[in-house]
Amino acid sequence: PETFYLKDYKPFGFEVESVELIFRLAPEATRVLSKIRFVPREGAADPRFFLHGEELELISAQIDGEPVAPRLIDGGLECDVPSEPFTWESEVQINPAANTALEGLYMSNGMYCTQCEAEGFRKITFYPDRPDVMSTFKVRIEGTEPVMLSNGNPGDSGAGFAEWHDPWPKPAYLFALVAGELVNHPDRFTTASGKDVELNIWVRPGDETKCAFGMEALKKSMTWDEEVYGREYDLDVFNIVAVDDFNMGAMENKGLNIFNSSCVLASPETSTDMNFERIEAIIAHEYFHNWTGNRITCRDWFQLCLKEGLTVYRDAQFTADMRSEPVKRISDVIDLRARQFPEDGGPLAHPPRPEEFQEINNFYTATVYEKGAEVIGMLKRLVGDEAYYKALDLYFDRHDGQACTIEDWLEVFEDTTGRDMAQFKRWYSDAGTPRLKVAEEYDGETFTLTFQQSTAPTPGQDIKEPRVIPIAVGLLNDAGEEVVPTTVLEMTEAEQSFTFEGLSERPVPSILREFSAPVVLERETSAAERTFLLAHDTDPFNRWEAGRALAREARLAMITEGAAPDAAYLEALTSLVRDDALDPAFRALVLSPPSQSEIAQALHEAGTTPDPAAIHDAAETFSQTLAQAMADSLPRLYAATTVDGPYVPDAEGAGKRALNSAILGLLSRIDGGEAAAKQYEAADNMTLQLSALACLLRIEKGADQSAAFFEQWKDDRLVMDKWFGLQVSMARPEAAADVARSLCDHALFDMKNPNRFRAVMGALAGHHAGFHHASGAGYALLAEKLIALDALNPQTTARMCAAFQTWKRYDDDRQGKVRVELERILATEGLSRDTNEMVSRILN
Ligand code: B3K
Ligand code: ZN
Repeated sequence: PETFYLKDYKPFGFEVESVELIFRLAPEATRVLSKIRFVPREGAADPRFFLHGEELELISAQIDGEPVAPRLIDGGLECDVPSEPFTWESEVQINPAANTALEGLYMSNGMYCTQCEAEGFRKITFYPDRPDVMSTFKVRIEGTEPVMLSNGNPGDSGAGFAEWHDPWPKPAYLFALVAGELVNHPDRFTTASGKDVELNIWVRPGDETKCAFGMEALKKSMTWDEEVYGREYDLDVFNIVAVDDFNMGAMENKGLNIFNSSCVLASPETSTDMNFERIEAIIAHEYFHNWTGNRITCRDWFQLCLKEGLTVYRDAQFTADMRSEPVKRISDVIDLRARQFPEDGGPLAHPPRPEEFQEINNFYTATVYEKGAEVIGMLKRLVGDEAYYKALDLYFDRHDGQACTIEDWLEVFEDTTGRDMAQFKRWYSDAGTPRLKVAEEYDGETFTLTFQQSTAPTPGQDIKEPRVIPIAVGLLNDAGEEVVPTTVLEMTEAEQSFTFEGLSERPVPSILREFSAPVVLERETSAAERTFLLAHDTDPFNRWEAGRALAREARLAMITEGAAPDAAYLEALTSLVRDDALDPAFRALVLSPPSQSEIAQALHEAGTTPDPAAIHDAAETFSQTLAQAMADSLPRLYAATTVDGPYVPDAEGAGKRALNSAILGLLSRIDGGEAAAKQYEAADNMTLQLSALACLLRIEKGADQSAAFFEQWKDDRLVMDKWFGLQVSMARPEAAADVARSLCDHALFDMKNPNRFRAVMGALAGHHAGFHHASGAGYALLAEKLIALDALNPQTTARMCAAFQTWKRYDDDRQGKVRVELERILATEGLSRDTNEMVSRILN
């Protein structure tokens, strides 16, 4: 397969002045007529007229009304064209019903919908399908569907047709079309400058009762972007559509966002607190793309983090504002460490701005998204809030309507602050997570912190130069009072010291507050000091971090030395959980243990080969010991944290329920599931119902409730995804693969629905001891199902291959078994480019 390189970028040789499309819808034979006005660019570096096109049947083509015979070549067509502006017309036929890849125009439950990012538009018609080609679109949809939508503002409509006009120039990846039997949840919004906007969430009949929460989230997002970034909405209508079969969470098509129904439909009976929070965040994310992504887009796909990193950063700010800032930060860091750090430290490592790819869909990664957002957080911390918003204003001003690069982005910071961003740019060009070692010294007056940074080589990048690292530090005295408030140290060298003067006592440092940089901090310190920080740090993130380090160390000592769970830590945890002055959501986070995969990574970094079974046993022993240590207070704590009154999906209630459910988890280990069974019976919302069921299944007591749950919810696809997932994630390690296998044979299992496939196989991949079971059954099953899925849906297959990315952590026997499976996948005839690239990278 062809590899594409950033260094080869050349602009397209033509401008696209306007695009008109007609769709004649038919499930197996949709006709797409295009009329595109091209203007040759003077002195173009690449004057070739090449239009992308895949899986299209060309019916006819004309230039300025005269039939032409383009040369059909791999991936598109070429044609001889005039040197003056001209009009290209073509008619193609496509088959949406046969499109199981869910890219381009496809059908989901009898409804037409599209997904064009990154390169799906070329499956709809011949076009220069690249983000730097922007144009206005007029669309006419002809069909019998009662609702037919596209981007922009509505035009004429009548029996059998609907027209849409998008006045904002956009790249083809933001094109969207939806047609089907849909009902809407309508609302309105008035923008800051008084523009009235019609809002709709479109769903299948029956789901209209699950739209209110999403609609509120949308309006909050619109207000927030006006207030915080000064960005208003720019069309008369904003439509959101829920689709059941979707490869990812959602898509920011101009004026017509398309959502995986799991990321927009919400009701207390069917959605958990976590679902509500995620829905709010994703609605915000897609809405924020209207400015960071749509009005200003990417020049090429190597620049993907320009829109994704910034938009993730913005949605995190939004969630922090709507809910709790420290809780959001802690959750994001947990997620970053669970998903991005393994990527950065393994065979799939790539910079936030990659320099080569075979299949761009493989680069919608935690590195591009989440690390991309971390990089923006560092920028903001380095320049300060005021300069950050000034730079953003300049960015919007200068680049509105353009397709930009990371260089353009950094330049607005250089121009606003006068800073040289050359060294900072390494965060975009270099892969790998820096490790930051710190040593401290105190001479009776001056406290010195000496940092050393180093980054291990990553694929294709052997030498790593030092990066700019903002290190937020605070100093505490023995009483836990701040003697030096949070200060940002700007590290630029490989080794660098910072001094704090005039300290009459040796302070306790709190380093990398708020996780001010995505690095691994290596600090030798005592459990006593960590316990002190867990009790007293004035930075909530570092307070949690101290507890996390203690948990990790206790776990490692159990595994490598056979130690009993550390008593002082258990004690500290117990008193923290009981501290009613602390936010329940924060307490829940402190109480939730590090994942088994995180422990495996920690062992690996400490030079020990992780044994998944031993890690699993240590986790069980730890929780059991904690439950016993707290036994006397658990029933009272459970009662005290139970939320009374009707269910409200707000941050406060969610935090309380998270704590309550963590306590129920412990309580179930000592009361035989009595409290959980009662909670299950009484639950009037999915959060309580599901947490009770999970607690019961964990102690192997939930068979009846699980069967009842199935009966109650078997007609609700989204709730059934939860049921499928839970069966696997709560299975004993030796049974996980078998459970997953039999679920794949279940009448309600559907390979073609990514949510269902992910519910089962994603849960298996996430079941550390089950997936990595010594038998190799987990590896074999995942490989088998991925091979089957690849023939239908390469994108989702390739994404899920990442489950194998940590394989080199484990022993030779496991590595041997993984290798066999990876080679088996690679040897599959007709394997997609997507999966081929992923597996090849993982193997190397
Ligand atoms: N931009 C889309 C993701 C497209 C993924 C294509 N494989 C959703 C988002 O980031 O908002
Ligand atoms: Zn995005």
